[in-house]
Amino acid sequence: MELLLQRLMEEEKFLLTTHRTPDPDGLGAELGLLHLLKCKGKDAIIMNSEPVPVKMRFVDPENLAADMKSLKDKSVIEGRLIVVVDNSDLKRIDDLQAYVREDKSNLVIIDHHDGMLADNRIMFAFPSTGSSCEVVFELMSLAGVEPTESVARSLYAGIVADTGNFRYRKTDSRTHEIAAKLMRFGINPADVAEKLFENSPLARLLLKKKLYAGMVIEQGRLAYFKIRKSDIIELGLSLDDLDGVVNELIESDDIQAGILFTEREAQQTKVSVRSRGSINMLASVEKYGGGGHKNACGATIPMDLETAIADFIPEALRCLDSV
Ligand SMILES: [Mn+2]
Repeated sequence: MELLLQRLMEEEKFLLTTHRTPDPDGLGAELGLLHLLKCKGKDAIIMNSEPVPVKMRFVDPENLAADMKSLKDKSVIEGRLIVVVDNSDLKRIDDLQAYVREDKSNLVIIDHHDGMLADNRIMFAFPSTGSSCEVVFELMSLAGVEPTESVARSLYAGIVADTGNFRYRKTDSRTHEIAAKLMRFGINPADVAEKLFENSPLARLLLKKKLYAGMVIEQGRLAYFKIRKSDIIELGLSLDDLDGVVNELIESDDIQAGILFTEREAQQTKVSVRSRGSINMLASVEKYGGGGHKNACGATIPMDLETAIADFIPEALRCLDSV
């Protein structure tokens, strides 16, 4: 954290960005960092590859996050340190990749996901932290910067979203301490939770109806959903609307692994796998060149939906047998 603050303070001009389809944690971290840098007299902007999705706009009520798609004058990007938060995969910053120097000397990555190789010059990794917003809050504390009410709300929303409402494994006492500190800025947790979790359109409910109607349970311990591209389009939804739905399968105590098969193209099926605790499903997707971590992984299989299901289910069951 000290090295990160030092590194940032070396520079004067910043461009903050996150991954494509910005989420509350990425946005909250950007807004917190923007506030910190401005308080330190720096010139900083937020520039994402894509606009903020409509249902995430409450995280950025002042519309501080600009995007490459609506940017006319690209010269504002030049000469800035590019700070990527909540993402260490440069492919996911899209067009902004072109502005990262070959030696990466104008790049800083701040992320909390697993499996990064930190060098504390370009890559700053906080894998034990549940959200990027917690990292940014700690950085603000270290820099002696207090959030505004609006910044506090954005950070709080990011923490709630990325910890699954304080449920996921990386949630610890520090997470709750930070949330408590943020709440003192006048945040209403019920209001934030409602905006995060109870904002889905009727079409998503209809999508779920379709998913549950076609749900299959194998051996009483593995459950899967499948969905066709045409079903998603017919409901006027996008692939993002499937986010989180696979987690519902492992809400049942008896189900050890849940899978969502999504038809992307005629010969391309996305597989998303979820499990709990010690049940490691990673081997099931690795055969297909996929990845992730033991409880949440995925792959894209170059087969049609039904063939992909027939091919993948035995792999998944083999994984469960080896537990
Ligand atoms: Mn995150």
